Amino acid sequence: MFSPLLLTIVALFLSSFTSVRASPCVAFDINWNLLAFGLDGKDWNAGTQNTWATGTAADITASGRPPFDGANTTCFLSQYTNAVYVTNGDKSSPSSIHIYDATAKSWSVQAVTTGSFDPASFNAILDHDTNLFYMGLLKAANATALQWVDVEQAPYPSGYQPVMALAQNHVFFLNVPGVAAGSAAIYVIHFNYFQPQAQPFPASSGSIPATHGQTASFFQDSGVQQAFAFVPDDGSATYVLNVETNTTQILAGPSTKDPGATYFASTTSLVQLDSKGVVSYLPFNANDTTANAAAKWSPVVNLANAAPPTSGTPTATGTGSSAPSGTAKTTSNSSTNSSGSNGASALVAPGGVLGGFVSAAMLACAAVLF
Ligand SMILES: *[C@@H]1O[C@H](CO)[C@@H](O)[C@H](O)[C@H]1NC(C)=O
Ligand SMILES: *[C@@H]1O[C@H](CO)[C@@H](O)[C@H](O)[C@H]1NC(C)=O
Ligand SMILES: *[C@@H]1O[C@H](CO)[C@@H](O)[C@H](O)[C@H]1NC(C)=O
Ligand SMILES: *[C@@H]1O[C@H](CO)[C@@H](O)[C@H](O)[C@H]1NC(C)=O
Ligand SMILES: *[C@@H]1O[C@H](CO)[C@@H](O)[C@H](O)[C@H]1NC(C)=O
Ligand SMILES: CC(=O)N[C@H]1CO[C@H](CO)[C@@H](O)[C@@H]1O
Repeated sequence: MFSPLLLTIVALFLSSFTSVRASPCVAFDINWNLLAFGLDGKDWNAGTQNTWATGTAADITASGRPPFDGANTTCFLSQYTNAVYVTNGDKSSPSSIHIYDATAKSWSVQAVTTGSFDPASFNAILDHDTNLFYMGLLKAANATALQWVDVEQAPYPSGYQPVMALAQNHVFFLNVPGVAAGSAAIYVIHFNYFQPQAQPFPASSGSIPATHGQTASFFQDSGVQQAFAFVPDDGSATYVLNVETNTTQILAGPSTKDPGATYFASTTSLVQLDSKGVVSYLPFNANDTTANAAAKWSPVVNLANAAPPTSGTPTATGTGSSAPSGTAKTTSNSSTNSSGSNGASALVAPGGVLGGFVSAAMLACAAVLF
């Protein structure tokens, strides 16, 4: 049978997130083709890193796609299924998760029951579990709705705007009030456990600043991510935190300093999508710090040729007071029999996951998906 912990999204809910970033997102498929969704109204496959410097990305716009008109649209790669999950891709249905099957090049939409969870205002992590039985899961939407489930309130001060990254089945929180610069607070996903001590990530010189920014985890060809990039909002540098050695390497900051930019990483690059729709990348080698130190950002030319960023992407910023109110995760139980179910019951969180449940309805606590 399947493992009960098939796929996990951990989310930290923001009670009054007001920054609105329109729609496109970038992701990779499992062969490390760069995919750009909602760029100039279409979806594109820019191919692998060696092909980005010339030519024109392939148009992969297909029926069933979300309109990419939501705020804060985010894409996640499900490595075991070679699928991209899109949250907030459709403003008319913010709770839906659109699934792009990168093998079949087709779309489906997964209904989600949100309860008190506001799907338009959260920060989420898609967990990568080493469990091979994951493979059965959600390459396409299931007719049965999934449900977000409150799990536990995050122990961080109100007003903290989460900066979350995934590696080694842990969520790393940066810029947590009260945590020293250069250290991360840690949530151990599969144990639903907030590690009481922060973990230092020293760099050979300098240190990760305590400031807001964006993150992206570097994938491995197989297995869990072991490093992630952090780019502070001022774009002054790229910090790569290795969670095996607990050290940080400081690399070049992106050429475009844009607090509205988002990032996605493959095994060998960190990609930036800025608020005007321009896509750039920094090559990365997990085994070669010398090469990384010399690496420079370059544009993804074939995407710029396919979807010229002239029209720009509307961006409205304005950071309201945002208070995290909880983390949560959901588990999908692929052995659950949905035949007689009315939706929500198809998603079962094991008792251990719900052990720390805090209802916190007034905080609209975060949730779990699947
Ligand atoms: C790295 O940090 C984690 C989390 O605090 C800790 O469990 C682990 O022992 C550390 N590893 C090393 C090599 O310091
Ligand atoms: C890094 O080293 C590991 C272990 O030797 C290897 O599997 C992997 O392919 C290497 N990665 C790169 C980018 O060279
Ligand atoms: C939906 O979920 C049920 C129960 O896990 C499973 O038997 C069925 O195959 C799934 N359908 C699809 C289309 O994945
Ligand atoms: C998963 O679903 C099966 C079938 O409904 C059930 O027997 C099993 O207890 C469930 N596992 C968990 C962890 O809920
Ligand atoms: C699911 O439920 C249907 C209808 O009750 C039943 O016929 C089928 O055997 C069940 N399948 C599993 C895997 O439990
Ligand atoms: C893709 C994207 O813009 N995500 C943002 C959603 O909102 C949170 C909270 O500010 C940001 O941290 C995310 O980067």
